[in-house]
Amino acid sequence: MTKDRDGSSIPIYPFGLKPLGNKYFSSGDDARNSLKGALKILPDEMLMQLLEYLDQRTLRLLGYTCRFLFALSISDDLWKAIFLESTLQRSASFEWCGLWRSTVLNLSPGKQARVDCRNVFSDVLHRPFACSQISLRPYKSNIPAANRIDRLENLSYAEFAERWSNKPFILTDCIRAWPAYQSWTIETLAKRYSDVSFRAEAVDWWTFRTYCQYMANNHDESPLYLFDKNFAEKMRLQIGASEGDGLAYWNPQCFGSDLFEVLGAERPAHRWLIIGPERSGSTFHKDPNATSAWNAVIQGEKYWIMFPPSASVPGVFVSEDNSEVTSPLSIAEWLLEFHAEARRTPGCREGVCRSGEILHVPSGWWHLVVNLEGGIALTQNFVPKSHLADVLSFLRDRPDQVSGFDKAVTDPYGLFSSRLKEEYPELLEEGLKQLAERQKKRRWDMVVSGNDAEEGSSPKKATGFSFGFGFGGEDGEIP
Ligand SMILES: O=C(O)CCC(=O)C(=O)O
Ligand SMILES: [Fe+2]
Repeated sequence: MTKDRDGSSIPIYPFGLKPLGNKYFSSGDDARNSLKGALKILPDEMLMQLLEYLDQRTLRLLGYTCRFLFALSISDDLWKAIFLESTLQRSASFEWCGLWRSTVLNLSPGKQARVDCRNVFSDVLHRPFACSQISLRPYKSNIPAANRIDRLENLSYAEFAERWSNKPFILTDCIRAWPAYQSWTIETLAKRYSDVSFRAEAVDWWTFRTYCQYMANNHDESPLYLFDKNFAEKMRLQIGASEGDGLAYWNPQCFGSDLFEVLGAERPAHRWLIIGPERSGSTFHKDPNATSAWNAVIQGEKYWIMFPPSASVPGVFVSEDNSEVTSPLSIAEWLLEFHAEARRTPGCREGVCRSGEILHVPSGWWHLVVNLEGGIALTQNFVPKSHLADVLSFLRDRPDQVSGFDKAVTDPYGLFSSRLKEEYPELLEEGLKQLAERQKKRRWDMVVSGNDAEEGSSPKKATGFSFGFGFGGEDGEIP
């Protein structure tokens, strides 16, 4: 039994199973003892891996053989994978039933098998459940003064260019005139776009109606996050660089011009609609191609924790050449395991961005974001003049890490620099000069330190790193 949000006691998945440590305080029997033969000697992790090979019928039947295997067999991660592999779900209209298993098997809550699992002790099974229940409140409160992301009511472009382009900040009063801010809530969007399909990570065929059902009732440790770059076309929105009639929203003026606009239709994906329930969010990453970004909260609130480009972020491991990042943990696990250490790490910045506010992500900054409430956000990536050299350097020196361009664009650096040469030759010249100076300085530093390492070979120099989220390739990339 557990407490529901409204305080009532309800029996919920996973039917009373407990962390492994509880076994040593329990005088009753241990459900694992009924396993036979080889199954008995395999650790839970391995049993789970074996179960990943089973189809839904076999998995379900295996679950009926004993209490311990039942507990393993209802692990919803297994059923999420089964759901995602099943082509049936793509075409058929199905009902989201609160759990992946119930959805695959089309079980209403009353029809789910209930098996008392109070004598099942397993960290492998309990951990995702515990992570799906953590309270996010402690993270948003008690932010040390030194870590707090600055909050500004408004900002001019001159101030941004002079003092703020390298710092995260929250603008508290710059999107309130947007029709999108004034009229969008989950409910109003659900009315207008219920039959429209948006991409939510690996799922791009659910209608918004289904996603709303999922949002309102899921128990996932890392809830599916709606992150769609084609929302403007799907919702038939007009979006402008500056304020105008008939626009859903326009760019905040303080960031100045966006130099990727010279790429026109060939610019990489740059804007996303983001919708998700409480606990959904983005694990640590840097935004693509050394771009900067703004993220506007239309509904809900988000907790942000950020680090400067050269920081080593606790729990985040970057490969030698910066091309790969491993953050093996879910957001909840990272918060439980590493947040306290991260908070003490120099350079750490934290803040809560509320509805009606916008947060600036400077080029190259690491960030993890978690939704404290279900809600809606809009984000756009851009290239301000002050980071042109970073973007040129990324496109030129890390071509294998460049992302978001159409395949037809074979030389993003060549394209960008030639377009800049046509439209803003003096900016290109200035950007290239800065690059040459940086290169000279790096060589000098290497000579004096006796270190002949290449640029970026230390995770501390992971200035240009960005990554996609691994679902659906470029299409599924999160900024
Ligand atoms: O709202 C979020 O989950 C954060 C998205 C993100 O990473 C960004 O806007 O750069
Ligand atoms: Fe991002």
